Amino acid sequence: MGDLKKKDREIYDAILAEAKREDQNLELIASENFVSEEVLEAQGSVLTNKYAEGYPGLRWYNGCHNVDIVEKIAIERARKLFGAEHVNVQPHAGTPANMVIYFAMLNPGDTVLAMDLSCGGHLSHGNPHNFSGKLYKMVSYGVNRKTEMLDYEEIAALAKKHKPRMIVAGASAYSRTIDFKKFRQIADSVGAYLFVDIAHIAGLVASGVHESPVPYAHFVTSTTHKTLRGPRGGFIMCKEEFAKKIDTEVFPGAQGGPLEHIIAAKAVCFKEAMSKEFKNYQKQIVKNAKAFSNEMTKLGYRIVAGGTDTHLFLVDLSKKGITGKGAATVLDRAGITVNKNLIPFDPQPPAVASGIRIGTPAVTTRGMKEAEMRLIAGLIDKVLSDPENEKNITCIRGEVRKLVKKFPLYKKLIRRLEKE
Ligand code: DSN
Repeated sequence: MGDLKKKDREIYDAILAEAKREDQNLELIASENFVSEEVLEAQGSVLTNKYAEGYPGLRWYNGCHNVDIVEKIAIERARKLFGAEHVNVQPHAGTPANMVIYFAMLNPGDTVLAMDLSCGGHLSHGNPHNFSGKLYKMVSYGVNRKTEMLDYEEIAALAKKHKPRMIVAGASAYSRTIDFKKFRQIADSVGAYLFVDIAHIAGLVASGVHESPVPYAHFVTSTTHKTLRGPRGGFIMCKEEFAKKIDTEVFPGAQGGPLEHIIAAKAVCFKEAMSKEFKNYQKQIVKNAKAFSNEMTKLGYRIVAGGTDTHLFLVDLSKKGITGKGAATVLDRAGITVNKNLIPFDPQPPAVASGIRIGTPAVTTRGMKEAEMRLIAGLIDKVLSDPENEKNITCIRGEVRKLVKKFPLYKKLIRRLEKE
C-alpha cells in the first residue's frame, strides 16, 4: 500500500491503525473473523472495475468473460460445499439476501413467523424498524422462559394459529443447536415455506459441525464473513424449482451490478472452507466456546440457555451490578472487544441490555485453544469485578497484549505496512 501512503495518508493511517487494533485486541464479537490474505488479495483486485449486470453467459455489458469465470467458480464451489441445488452469490450482504427471499415469495401483508430479535433473532426477521417488519405481518416466536431454548411445540402452535406463508429459522444470538427437520415439519403442517438464515453458523454447517438446513429448507441465506471467514457479503441457496424466481429477484429485482471482486473473494473462501484445516478450525471454535462458557460459569456468571453448542454464548450480567453496555465499554478499555446484547426477557432496553455476547471464531483463527479461553474468561472477570479501577484495567490491558503477541495476526502485512 505504498502508493496509498503517499497519495492518501489519512486513509492509509486509518487502515494501518485498524490492522494494529485487530492484532492487539482480543476480538470476541461473535459475527467477526479475520480473513486470509488470499481473501484480502481477491477483494482488493481489479475485478472491482467491472460492471456485470446479469449472470455468467448472459450479461448486459460486454467484456465479462473473466468475471464469468470467477462467478461460475464461486457458484460451483458453494453448491459443492453445502450440497445445494441452486446458488446465487450476488447478494451484497445478509439483509439484502433475506430481502430477496421475502420479495420473491411473499406479497406485502403476508404473515411470516420468525424469531424475535430480543430472543436472538435478526433485524431482518421482522423487527418493526426494518423493512421486514414494515412490509409483512410478522408473528414472533421466542425461547422458552425456563430453558431459554427454542420451544418447538410453541412454534408449532403459533404456526397453527397464524397460518404463516413463510417460517424463518436462524438467529444472531442463540447458542444452541437448531433442529431444521422439526422446523420443516412445522412448515409442512401449515403449508408454509421454510426459509433458514445461517449467517452465523455457515462455517459450522459447511463443516458438518452443525446440522445443515439445506436438505430441509426451501431457501437458505447466509453471509460469508462470520464463521465462514470470507469477505463481507451474502449468498442464497434454494431448490432448483425456485432458481429462476430467486435469480430474477436478485437482479434486476433488488440489485444492479454484482461486486465481482467480492464474488472472487467468496470463491476463495469457499475453497478454503473445503479443506481439512477448516473443518478442524470449526470444531475448535465450538470446543473453545464450550471451554470459555464453562469457565465463566465457574467464575459465577449465568450463561443464557445453560451453555453453548455453537460459536457463541450470552452472559447474563443482571445480577452482577453492571449492564451489557457498561461491561462492553469497560472491556474495550482493557483491549477485549465484545458487544452488549439483550438476553431473553430482558428488562433493559436494547441500547443498554443486560448481557454480553461472546464469540470464539476470531480468537480461534489466531490459533487460541481451550487454555487461552479459560485465561480470557479470568481476565474478563477481573475487569467486570472492579470496573471503576483504572489501574486494574491498565494491568489487564497489559495481560491482553502479552497474550495476543503469542498469536500474531497479519504479521507479514503489518510488518510490510510499517516498513513502507
Ligand atoms: N450484525 C450481525 C451480528 O453481529 O450478529 C448480524 O447482522
